[in-house]
Amino acid sequence: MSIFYYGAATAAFQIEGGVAEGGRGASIWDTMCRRPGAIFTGENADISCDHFHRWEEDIRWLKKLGANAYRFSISWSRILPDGKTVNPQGIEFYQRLCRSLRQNGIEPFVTLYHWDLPQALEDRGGWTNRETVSAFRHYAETVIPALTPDVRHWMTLNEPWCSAVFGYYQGVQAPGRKESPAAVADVIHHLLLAHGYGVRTVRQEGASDSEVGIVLNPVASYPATPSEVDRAACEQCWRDENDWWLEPLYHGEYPIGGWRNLYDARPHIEQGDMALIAEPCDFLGLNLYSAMAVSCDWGAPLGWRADLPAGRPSLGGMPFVPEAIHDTVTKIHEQYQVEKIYIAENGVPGANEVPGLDGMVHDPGRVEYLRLVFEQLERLRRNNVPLAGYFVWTLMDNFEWIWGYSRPFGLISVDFKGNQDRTPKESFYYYRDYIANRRMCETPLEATYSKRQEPVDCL
Ligand code: IFM
Repeated sequence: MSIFYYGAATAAFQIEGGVAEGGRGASIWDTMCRRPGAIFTGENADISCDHFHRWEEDIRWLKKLGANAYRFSISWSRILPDGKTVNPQGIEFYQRLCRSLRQNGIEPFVTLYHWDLPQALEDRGGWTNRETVSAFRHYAETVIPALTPDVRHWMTLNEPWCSAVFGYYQGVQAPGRKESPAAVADVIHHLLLAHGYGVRTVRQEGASDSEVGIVLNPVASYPATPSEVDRAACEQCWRDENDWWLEPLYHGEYPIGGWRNLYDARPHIEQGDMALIAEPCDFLGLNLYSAMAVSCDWGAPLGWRADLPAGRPSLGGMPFVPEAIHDTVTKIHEQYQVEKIYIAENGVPGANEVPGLDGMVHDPGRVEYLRLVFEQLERLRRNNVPLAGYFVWTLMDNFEWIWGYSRPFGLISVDFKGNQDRTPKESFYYYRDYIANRRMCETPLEATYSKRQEPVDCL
């Protein structure tokens, strides 16, 4: 039986802090944090969870959780502060982290790019400039061999949809630009090319048993009503939102006619580009949170409208649609014959999560959310869908981009205003027990015989 990974995920900019330490250069998010009004709370990530100094403690928390995997991202501007020159201190930081994870029996899942482009590269045009693809290649060729002794799982990009659409079209995330549809089509193409170079570099420079893939955030959708028109609208929404990424990655072609979301814009494509983008991967990572209810709306630009589903329990403004986990993973597996999928992020933002009189942080809403999600993991398992791992977003409360620290998703709360104490929430213990039970089921019976104290509900 192949191993199933149970882990938690984070991203460099959201947890590290130490922004001016260890030779790190500025990223587009450091700049964004200084733009008046860009972060709703006016906060920044200069210190955040101070993981740069407290990473050993954070590994201890992962151990207490019983996680056998940890997904985190590398800060590109720690490795290449000006986008060109290698910073050995940055490399050493991640080498120590990966080595220690391994020594603690926790598999590192390394994301190369989770939204924090070095500002020096943005100053030369950022992702609208094809030269950023070469800069990414240089970054990948630097960091992959340096971490290869301890890393077997590589994730090239996290949610490139957000980098392109929020970052360069709507301008609500870094670098906060509102570019033309044609320029955004180029941004998407350049991100996908960078992914292709990431895959090739793992093949050339990584260990022979390495795995590599990309992490997408497909828009999970349901027809708002069972009517024929809403069902058709929902299918159209799926194609409009998701084909633009999945088709080039799995079929080596952009959807005919360009991206409808971008007024049919198409990128500049050079010879060999599509083969590079479609370089075969070992897995697909999916970030799955909630789902949209889609209805037919001829007045809307694309003929459909997506709303938050009504009548569902919700937390922090996010409705629970747990079956979307099962349905989205299954749909992508069937449509693209993806033979290995990781849920690379899944979680829910809390509200008013502070330690109670008993010293515990009670987050019953998140516990209930996880309970419903774990049922869907069991459904996937029963249906033999090749899910190979699950990562909660996120290990600890952290800098939630434009929301600052006001949308906590963590299993552990962090005392940002005090001395950075970490306090596990109820959901931390709930997930810990789930992992312990599941891993008991996945271990050969003879190895667990003496440890089994009570029956476990194994599938
Ligand atoms: O915090 C983010 C993460 O960086 C990317 N995926 C969604 C999370 C929650 O909003």
